[in-house]
Amino acid sequence: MLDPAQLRKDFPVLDQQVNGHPLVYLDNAATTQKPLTVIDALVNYYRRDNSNVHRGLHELSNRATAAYEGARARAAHFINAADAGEIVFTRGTTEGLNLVANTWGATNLSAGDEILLTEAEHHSNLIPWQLLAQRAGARLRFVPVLADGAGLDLAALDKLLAPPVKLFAFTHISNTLGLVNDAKNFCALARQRGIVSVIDAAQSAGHRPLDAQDLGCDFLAFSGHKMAGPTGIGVLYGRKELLEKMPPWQGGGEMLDSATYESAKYKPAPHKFEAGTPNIADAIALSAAMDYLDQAGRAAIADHDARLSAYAGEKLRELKFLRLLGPQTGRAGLITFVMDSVHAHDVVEMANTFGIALRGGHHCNQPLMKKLGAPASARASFYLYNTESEIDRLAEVLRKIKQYFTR
Ligand code: 7TS
Repeated sequence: MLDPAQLRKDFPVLDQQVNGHPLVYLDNAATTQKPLTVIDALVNYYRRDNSNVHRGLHELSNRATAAYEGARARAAHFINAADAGEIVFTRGTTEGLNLVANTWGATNLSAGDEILLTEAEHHSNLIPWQLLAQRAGARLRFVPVLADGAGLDLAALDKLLAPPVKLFAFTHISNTLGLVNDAKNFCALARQRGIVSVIDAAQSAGHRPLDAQDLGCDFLAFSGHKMAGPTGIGVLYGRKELLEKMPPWQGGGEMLDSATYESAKYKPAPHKFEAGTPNIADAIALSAAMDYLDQAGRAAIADHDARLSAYAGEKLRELKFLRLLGPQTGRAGLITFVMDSVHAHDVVEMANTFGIALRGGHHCNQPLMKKLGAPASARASFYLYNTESEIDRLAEVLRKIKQYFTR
């Protein structure tokens, strides 16, 4: 079991008052806080080693290159990729998904083909496919979400996952519903039917063990900043066989072996997908975040999430003026709710006056929220440093907010 009281000490930002109250940070699905080891990795790199990679023959450049490529190997180990060459550094989940849409999509999708998504996708795993479908003349299909976001319609998934679908992209954990999809099963079904699978692991990578080979996915994308790492860095995992056949997306320095005025010979993956000077410092700090999470224990983090989520479910169900969205049980570490006749933005703004950080709005899931008949909702999302007493505090403050608005 995790000891959140102990772990909190590693996160300097948590130790502060906000609006005269101790900060209760429950906006971890948007971005998590960073431990000192990650902050130090960033600072130490800039203090001692800063240099460009892959080009210098001097000491600092060699150090920077070793640390950057070391971070790639660390990421491969973190998700049990078969090879470090299957790890492409990106700006984050959004860029990883756009990369697949623009490279795999450009060469594998044509008019009449279909892309299967679920109705619970973040805009990051919707808009890149809309753009691709418009370019290719392809069509998007959606696995329906059940009433109140309790789950996916798995019978419909089984029917829809068939030609002319060429690619199935789905979120591992929904950032709005807390729904955990059976990613291994989805990928196995897709592979049996000759369909490429893409996992949006933005909400899962930092919260549970991930094994790309065991999941059997073709692509998997995640963001550093949602897993105790810095902003501006993320990982796209792609199976080597697929990456090798994909054309580059952006062109520039670093991604080629030789060039003439007319053409270029590209480097093999992953470097052909990393044009220009990469985000060296943040990749190195991301590897420190991976060390931190592994030390805490990713299975223990998943248990802690599940415990807090179940506890929050109990506490918030007692508040009869709330409507909870998402599955009743088995939710990931977040809970989303609508307060009777109080707009989510008012809930979030008032919670802030008590030092509580929530997220309110559509959570970049506009079509889903519309379908659920709740254009806006409030969300509390947890991480390894959150405690039951913070959830008690949340429940107490939600009562106060409701009272204030019913005066
Ligand atoms: N996919 C999911 C499931 C997400 O939750 C998010 C961000 C993204 C993709 C995009 O990640 P990015 O790092 O590329 O921006 N989700 C949220 C959220 O729930 N609140 O703020 C950002």
